[in-house]
Amino acid sequence: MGNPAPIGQRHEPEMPRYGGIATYALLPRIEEVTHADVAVLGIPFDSGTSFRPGARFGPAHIRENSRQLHPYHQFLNVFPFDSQQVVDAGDVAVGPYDIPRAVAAIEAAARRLVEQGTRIVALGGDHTVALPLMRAAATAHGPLAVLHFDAHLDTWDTCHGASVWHGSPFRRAAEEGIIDLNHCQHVGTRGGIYDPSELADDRESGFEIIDSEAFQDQKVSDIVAQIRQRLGARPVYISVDIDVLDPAHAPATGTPEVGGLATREFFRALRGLSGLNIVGCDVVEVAPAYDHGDITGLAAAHTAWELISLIALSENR
Ligand SMILES: [Mn+2]
Repeated sequence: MGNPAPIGQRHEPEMPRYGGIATYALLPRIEEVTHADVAVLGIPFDSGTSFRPGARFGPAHIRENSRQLHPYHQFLNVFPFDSQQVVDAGDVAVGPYDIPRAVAAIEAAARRLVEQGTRIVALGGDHTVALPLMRAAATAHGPLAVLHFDAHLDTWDTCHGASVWHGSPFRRAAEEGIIDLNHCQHVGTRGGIYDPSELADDRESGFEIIDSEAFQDQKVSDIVAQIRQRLGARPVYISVDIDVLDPAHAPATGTPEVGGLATREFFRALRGLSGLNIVGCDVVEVAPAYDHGDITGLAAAHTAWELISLIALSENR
């Protein structure tokens, strides 16, 4: 048995990185391999957004901004595309008019990958997409320890009559029993609260909060230790709302909140997470119409590369 050596990034000496059609990080398409350990999956869906629309264009923008991702991670000392077959699985075919129908389509697409032993790094799309992705990951791995980077809680209940929208994925997941209520962690929280009771409600959805101010008051290495303590040895799902970053570092997002993390702080925190058993990830809420100089696209593309590098270093891979 054994799979063939992974196919890595496109390498054509005459074709520069900025030429040709962009797959994520210039990786092969899923159709070009017999087995994928990690699949980058675009989800062009933003009908769950409550403020600025446009994250449906996120996957294409992130791919365009992933051309400069290189084979070696110097801080984690890993070649993320060498020890595992990473592919671009394209986009989920998902329409804009019917949220439950879209969520079902995303879950079905994710399950097809998960059932083959493939770990998904999804590119959103608004945060609604995390719910079907977590459902699929939990079918293979059991209740998930969720590590959620976001300015917002996303454990709210209904909004304009909808129970599934981009502010509710983690509440619905808690109700469904697909996340482990003793091992979930928010990081970067700072906004969107109407009433302090929302923070108490959030606790019942299984989360502890490391807010944005912690990055001012504490060393990032201490924050990392706190995160690792909370997650334990469980299967970990990492969900990154790009609005965890300050709008100076990621302006192109649906519900921007000032006073957020710098990209450097965020990446330092991520890089402290090697050795966890990471079973799925998403990077969501990139709405490219609000971008400037591709700042947000670059941050999101690089975030996915950090996550793929962490999966390469995962326990139980
Ligand atoms: Mn969110």
